[in-house]
Amino acid sequence: MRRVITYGTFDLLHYGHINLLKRAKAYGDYLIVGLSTDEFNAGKGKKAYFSYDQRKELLESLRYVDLVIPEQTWEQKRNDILLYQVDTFVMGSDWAGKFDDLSDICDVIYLPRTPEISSSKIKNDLEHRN
Ligand code: C2G
Repeated sequence: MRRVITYGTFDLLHYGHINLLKRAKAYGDYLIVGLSTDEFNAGKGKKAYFSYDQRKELLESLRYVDLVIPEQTWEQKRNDILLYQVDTFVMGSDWAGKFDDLSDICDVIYLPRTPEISSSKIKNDLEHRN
């Protein structure tokens, strides 16, 4: 059983997120998502539209996602990878290089972001549509 992990806020779930999760799952048989809590988001300067529980329910409904765990700190990744015996850590390319320190305990993969879509773009477009 090859296990994969990724982390994020996944607010206003959109096809860019789905595309990331689909490709991440392809690296193994079991995909864990570390989902940013509302408190952790505040630390990222983000306020998600959907609550943690709402975002968790959406992710758990996806065929690519096997387990959702809370992401509460930047530092938890190493412990998560060891605890869940993760083989591959995957993030979008906007994070390229940021988590290379984990490469002593797992494969670290950065996948190209899906262009033209983001939760903030959705919010912005909805606010400014006439
Ligand atoms: N993503 C993507 N393409 C997009 C938008 C997002 O591939 N058009 C990817 C991001 O690169 C990330 C994942 O989808 O890997 C989740 O994106 P966010 O919810 O924006 O996550 P972020 O705020 O980057 O938080 O500890 C890591 C952080 O929690 C990541």
